[in-house]
Formats: sequence, C-alpha cells, structure tokens
Amino acid sequence: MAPANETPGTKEQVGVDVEAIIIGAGIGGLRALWELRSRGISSKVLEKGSNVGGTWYWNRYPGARTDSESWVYCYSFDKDLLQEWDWKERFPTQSEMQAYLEHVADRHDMRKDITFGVTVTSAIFDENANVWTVTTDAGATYTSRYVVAATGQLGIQHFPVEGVENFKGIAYHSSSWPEEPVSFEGKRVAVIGTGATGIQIIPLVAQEAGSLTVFQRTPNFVMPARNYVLTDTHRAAIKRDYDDVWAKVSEQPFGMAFDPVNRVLGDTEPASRNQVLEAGWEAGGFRYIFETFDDLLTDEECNAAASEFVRNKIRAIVKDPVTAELLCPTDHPVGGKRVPLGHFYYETFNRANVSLVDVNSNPIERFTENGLMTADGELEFDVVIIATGFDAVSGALTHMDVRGRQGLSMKERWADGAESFMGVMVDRFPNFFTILGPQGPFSNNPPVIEHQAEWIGKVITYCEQQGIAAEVSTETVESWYRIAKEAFDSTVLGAGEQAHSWYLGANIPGKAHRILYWFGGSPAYNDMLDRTEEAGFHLIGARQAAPVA
Ligand code: NA7
Repeated sequence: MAPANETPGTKEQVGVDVEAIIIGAGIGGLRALWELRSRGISSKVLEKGSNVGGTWYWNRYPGARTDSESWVYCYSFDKDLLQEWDWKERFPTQSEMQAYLEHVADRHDMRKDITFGVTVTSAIFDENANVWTVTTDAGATYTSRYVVAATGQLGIQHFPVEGVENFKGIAYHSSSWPEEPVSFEGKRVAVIGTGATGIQIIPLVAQEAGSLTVFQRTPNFVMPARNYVLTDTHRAAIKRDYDDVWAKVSEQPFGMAFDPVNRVLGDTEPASRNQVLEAGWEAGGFRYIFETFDDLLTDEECNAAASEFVRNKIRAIVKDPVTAELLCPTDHPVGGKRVPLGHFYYETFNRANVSLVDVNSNPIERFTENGLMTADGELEFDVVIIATGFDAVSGALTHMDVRGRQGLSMKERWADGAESFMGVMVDRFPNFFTILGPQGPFSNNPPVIEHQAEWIGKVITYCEQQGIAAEVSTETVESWYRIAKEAFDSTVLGAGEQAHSWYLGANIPGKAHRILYWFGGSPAYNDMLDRTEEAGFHLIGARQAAPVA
C-alpha cells in the first residue's frame, strides 16, 4: 500500500504509487474521486483536458446544453451543494454545466488529486503482483491497485468524411470546438448530422449564417425542449422538496423526477389519446416519452400512435411539404434512437436561409478545397460542422491499450461486441472498474454515476479489508448480457438497429453490434447492483493481493 503519510496526488514525478487511478475528471471521475477519498483510498485522477468537466468540457459547440432537467442532472451526495447551487435554466447550457463541475472540484478541493493535460495511453495488469501500471502520453507511469475508468460515453469522435485536410475553410467536429467564439455571420455553413448534437447546433447557427445546409441521414423524433429560465420561486420550491425529487429519481425507470402516469394506451379512450400526447408534447423535454403512456416504449400500437403524432406535428410546423416529409422518421419507432430535444428545431426549416439535404439520395463523398463533394456535385462552404457522433460507450476503452489477464486487451475482449457486468466490471480485468460501461442503465446519467461510484467504493473497501482482488467471471458477464437482452427485447427499440442507433453500436462502420444499455429501468438495476451476491452475481478472484512496491 502507499505509505500512510503520502498525500495522494501531490507528487507528479514518474512512478508515484496510489491505491486507485481514476481515468477522467468528468462527472464520473469527480464522483469516484470523492467516493474513494471519503473511504480513505488514496486516488489520483488523470485527465486529458486542461480542466474538469469531461464531456461537458469538450462539447462546447454552439447550443450545447443538457437534455435532462438541471435539478436532476447533478450530484445528490452533497446536500449543502444542492441548496447552494442556483441553476439558471431548466436545461443548463454547457457553460453552466462546466461552471458547476468546476465549482464541485473547488468546493471539495479535488484539483490537488488531478493531473490535467495527460492522456492515458495504456493500463496494463500484472497478474503476479495484482498491480496496474498506467502510462500517459507524457511518459509518466503510475502503479496502482485499482483502476476506475471514468472515461465517459462520448470520448471518441466519429469523423466519417474524408479529406478534411484539403478543405480551405473551417471544419470542426462538435466535440473539438474551440474555446473562442466562432462567427458564422454571413457565412455559408454546413452541418453534417442530425443527432442530439446537430439538433442543438442547427437553430442557433441558422440565425447567424448567410446560409445553412443541413445534411441528414436519418430523421429523428425531436421533442420540443421548452426550456425556460428558472425563477427564484421555482428554485426555492425545488430546494425545499429536494428529498422528494431524489425519491422520484430513484423510482422512475429513467432516473428523472417524473411522476408515474399509470396509464397505457389500450385503457385510454381513443378520443382522449391525442389529448394525452398533446399534453406531453407541450410539457417539453422527455416528458412526452415518460409522462404520456407507460407502454410507449414497449407496445407497438402505443408507439405507433406516439410516432404518428410527432410526424403530424412536423407536418404542421414545417411549411414546405417536401422538407416536412424528409424530416419525418419512418424507419424506427419513437425512442428507437436517442430522442433529441429541439429548441425551435423544426421551425428553423421555415427560414429562407436553411436547406435540407438527404444524404441517402445525395451522399457526401469527401471534403474538397472549397466545400463538400456530393453525388450531385460540389457544394461550397466556409464552415463545415461535423456532428456525426461518437464511438459511444465502449470506444474510450478500445482506443486505449487496456490489458488484463494474460495480456488480453479490452479491444480483443470486445471484438465481438462490448460486454460488461452491469456497466462496472469486465471479466479478466481484475480490480478494473468502469463507470457508465456497457449494459449499464439507460437513464439520466448523474444518478447512475453516483450509484456506480458508491458500489465501486464499497467493493474496493471490501477488497482492502479482505486482502482480495475483485473480479467477475465471464459467465457472470454473459449472464448479465442475456438479462439485458431480454429487457431490450421486451421493448420496441430493436428497430433502431437499421437506423444506425448508437445504443446498439450500429452507428460506427465495422463495430460489432451489441445492446449497450440495460433498458430495464434504473430502480431494478440499482437493486440488483446493491444485492450483487443475492441477485446471483458472484464476484470472484479471492486472491491475496501483493503489496504495491
Ligand atoms: P449521434 O446521435 O450519433 O448523431 C450523429 C449524427 O450524424 C446522426 O444524425 C447520424 O446519422 C449522422 N451521421 C453519422 N455518420 C454519417 C455519415 N457518414 N454521413 C452523414 N451523416 C452521418 O451523435 P450526437 O453527437 O448527435 O449525439 C450523441 C449523444 O450526445 C446524444 O445521443 C446524447 O446522449 C448526447 P444516422 O442517424 O446515423 O443515420
């Protein structure tokens, strides 16, 4: 073990030994640091960015904001912080999220345990010593007993258009946006991609650009966000009722503070169905999905009604009927892909300076010096925004050289599809934990992160007390995958596969498809994780840990 008098994180030289290395200083890494530190486990965080924030640090594109409501898209572990922090809006902007996470880091004096500006290149397990050796691109090497990969779900960009080096204009992927503001005034701008990111960017850029061309492959069901500024009264009510808010979050399948509706389509008078959907649409955000019908994601008839309702909204909002039809999703059910929130998204297509290109009928071939070559010919642009997503969920760990028993790499382990035990551990990678790993719950992320970090803390404490290493068997991982698949198969979400859903790894050419989330609800997940052994999942690897040098 590290010497008792060593202050974790104060030494920067090569070879510092700590009990846990945490990779990433985003929401997950900061929470893991707090958890381990409060358990007396010395920890060091290695972070690629120059500041905390993770996903929120990198994704600073115009319009970036959360799709979860501010009062639940935050930590619950610090009750004073809940009372102290004043959220400004229903859906906080990237800069508000960044400020919040910086505040958390400062409030808990976390920076002293974080090394910024270093990319972890490898994490290699030594089976004889039960020690991980973590190396960074700065050439530093750290040994640790445990590794917590809080590497986020959206760390590895998908950049599918070739030839950007030939382009004389400006091209940015949404997650490599510069810190200084980018002016679009009078410019010819292209946005490629209409996922949650592109949908946030498009309405803002349209207001400033000379012209905006949107390249769409798969239309999405975009819910109106109906963002608003929080009043003092509203904030005070949230703070007063925070215990209730978190109680609802822990009971709601997707970790939102929504009330149960206890209503299914079949039991609702046909004449009232549209009224219910209209109310959900008006409420904004994910409330259309979770506060209308309980069977919206599980019953085909219900989902078909909810999908058609949205298509009719699109047809009513978008004036040009050809554009409206192009924006109507027809190849997947609502919820079959991650539902994005729009801030006057459909309305934007009524602007004279905005046009929509369907890349299915007119594919993008490559960048040229002056813009993009499409099948129909060259289109000239000053700025091209690449909002084409990520090698989500598993990408961060397959792009890093992570090696467990017998030198097995995570890339090899996941060659046929990424699988883990409940999103927190992978077989043959002892004492290696993931936060938001594959087959964790599809749910509002901060509460999931908190639950997983607590579980990891408990397991590490137990291992320390018993002198053992934590490990899961391949059988356990496989059995969790079967359970996750059963949960998924009971929904209508499978059709997302043909629509390139990143839930399924289907957005990255060549990536093995796997259901990357548990869709059985976070309450059931939390319960099973809390009762790991009773629920029939056995942690193995009761091997005496050798002392760290
Ligand atoms: P997404 O949701 O993966 O969206 C990426 C978008 O880019 C989507 O519309 C894709 O179309 C499109 N895309 C991907 N590859 C291409 C190519 N080759 N040509 C044209 N269009 C392409 O990523 P986001 O960044 O929007 O959102 C990621 C998550 O961030 C989001 O879900 C939230 O959790 C926050 P497709 O649909 O695949 O046909």
